[in-house]
Amino acid sequence: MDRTALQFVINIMNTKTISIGVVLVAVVIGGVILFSGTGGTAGSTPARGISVVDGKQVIEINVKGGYAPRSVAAKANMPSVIKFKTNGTFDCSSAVVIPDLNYRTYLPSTGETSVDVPPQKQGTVLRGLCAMGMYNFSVSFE
Ligand SMILES: [Cu+2]
Repeated sequence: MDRTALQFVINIMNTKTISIGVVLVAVVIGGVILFSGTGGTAGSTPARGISVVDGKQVIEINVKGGYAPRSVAAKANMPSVIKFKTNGTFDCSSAVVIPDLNYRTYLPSTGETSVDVPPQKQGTVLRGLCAMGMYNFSVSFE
């Protein structure tokens, strides 16, 4: 009896040790992912949705029932491209206006449309909206 009780306690302790171990591993992995995530925005790696192709910053915005992401942080002082991506988009968000660039267009219901954006000063916020002004997005240059 005593033996089985002891065995029982040992088993519980083992499971506890294992679960603590699992939690620790999860915390470490989570920390690494978080760290690389923040490193991405602070360091030389561009933020999510932004890539640099041939020295040009490409800012991707998905268009369907609005714009996603609705706000993006991009790098100032470098030639950029806003790439609108549509995929079965039949709502008014496909009629895009970027007033500061004097740009307006009708995006195809499915496809990619690129708009050249000259280098922007730090602190500039470029806003875009649908023709009706219902949906909007912004790109802040930092
Ligand atoms: Cu609209």
